[in-house]
Amino acid sequence: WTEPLSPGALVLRQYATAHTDHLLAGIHAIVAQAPFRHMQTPGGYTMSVAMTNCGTAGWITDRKGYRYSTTDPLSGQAWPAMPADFRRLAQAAALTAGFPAFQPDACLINRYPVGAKMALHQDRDERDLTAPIVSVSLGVPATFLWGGLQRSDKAAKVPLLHGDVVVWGGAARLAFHGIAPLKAAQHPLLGEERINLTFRQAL
Ligand code: MD5
Ligand code: FE
Repeated sequence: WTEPLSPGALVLRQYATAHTDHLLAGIHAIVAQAPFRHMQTPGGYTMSVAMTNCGTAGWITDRKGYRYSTTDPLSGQAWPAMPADFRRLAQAAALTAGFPAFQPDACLINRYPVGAKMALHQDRDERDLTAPIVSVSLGVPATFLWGGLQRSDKAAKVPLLHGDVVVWGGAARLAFHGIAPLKAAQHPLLGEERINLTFRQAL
């Protein structure tokens, strides 16, 4: 079932549920080539969320800033390819939300250990901000913080569960958002972790 969050943001509850085992197998193969790592922010903090990427481009951050890179800075090699069925799932979700032209070339994979969080931010490193972002939540539940177009706007709390997919586009694309510190919980497939995939048209 679908749940509009705000104009441009649509929650597709349990949209990926039938595919989660397969997504996790794909993630394990990607991580064997490009391991999860805790990146540095430009301000010198180490992120509590561990990240890797698949696709033509991957999102990275270091002391030099936030950006997309076609190579993994750890290996100097291209990121692992985006599996065709990952891409199809993201495109099908985008189509359902009214974005038939979505061509994701980057998939950021975020791993949250217990206590990890993501502070309120905007996603604005992508070239074409008319393209949506599709996110897939796996593992233990998280509280998504959904703010407005100003950092100071009060954030609503939205639970995101294993198998939930959200499409963020249109007026929602530049909203401030984040993830509250992950509470301890157990998931049968992922133990104490949460993994989030975000599909982007970056280049
Ligand atoms: C996560 N990831 O669960 C969160 C939220 C990120 C990020 O925010 O940038 O990796 S997934 C929901 C999301 C992703 C991208 C954009 C928007 C929401 N949005 O424009 O609201 O790991
Ligand atoms: Fe984000």
